[in-house]
Amino acid sequence: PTDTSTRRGAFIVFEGCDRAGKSTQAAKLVEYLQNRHKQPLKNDETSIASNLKVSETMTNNSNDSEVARLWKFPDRTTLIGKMIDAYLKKTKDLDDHVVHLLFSANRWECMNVIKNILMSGTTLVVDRYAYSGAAFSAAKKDLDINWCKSPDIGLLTPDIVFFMDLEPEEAVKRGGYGKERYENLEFQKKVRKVFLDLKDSSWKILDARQTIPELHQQIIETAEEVIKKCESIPFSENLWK
Ligand code: FDM
Ligand code: MG
Repeated sequence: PTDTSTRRGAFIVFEGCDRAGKSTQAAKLVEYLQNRHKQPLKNDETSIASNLKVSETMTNNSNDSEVARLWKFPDRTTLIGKMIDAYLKKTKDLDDHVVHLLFSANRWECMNVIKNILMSGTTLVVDRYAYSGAAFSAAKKDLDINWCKSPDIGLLTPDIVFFMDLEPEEAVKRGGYGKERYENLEFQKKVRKVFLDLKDSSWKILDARQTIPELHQQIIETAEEVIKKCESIPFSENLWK
């Protein structure tokens, strides 16, 4: 059996266009992983207690024993993240190249923390990553896909990418888009095209038209396999190398 002290967590990424259900499924996966090793629930009280544990660990930076943790890119809490936030909320305009590099820098500035989380044995579930970075920028007219990928080369490689695939025409029916930049049908259609060209061997494409429980079931089955498999293999910093 593997020495538990050397087991690392898995690096699990969710990608897709807006309103495909990434955030819902990422949160449900984290909740599932956190409850997995607990005693079977006896009554509602234990269930409430474990739900409290979820929100507790999501805000706690240094809990070595946590099984899984949720992360999100862009991380709008950092200095770079605040510039990205202003750009997305359209209170600030930035050159397309500049904002692309900020999104990438926002990932690089998190790499050490993320590596430490994984090495402590915690599985990290990440809502958007470098694939969003390349897809949203390359969907703009003047940015070349290879140029878009280059600043993210060498980032931590995901152990799996769940690509939640939904036609933007379907996505928009889910209560419409918000007011942030990029939240419009024509642009999302271009983004989906670029996304599908970025598919690599780490991807599992999910049909996001399915129900929340159906998708969750497929995700936990694959995630369990991936978590098991990567316990014994080190993570690599080889993205797009
Ligand atoms: N986005 C996200 C990018 O353009 N580049 C990136 O590198 C990342 C991570 O930012 F429209 C876009 C995708 C989306 C917006 O994302 C904010 P959320 O998930 O809606 O907060
Ligand atoms: Mg959004």
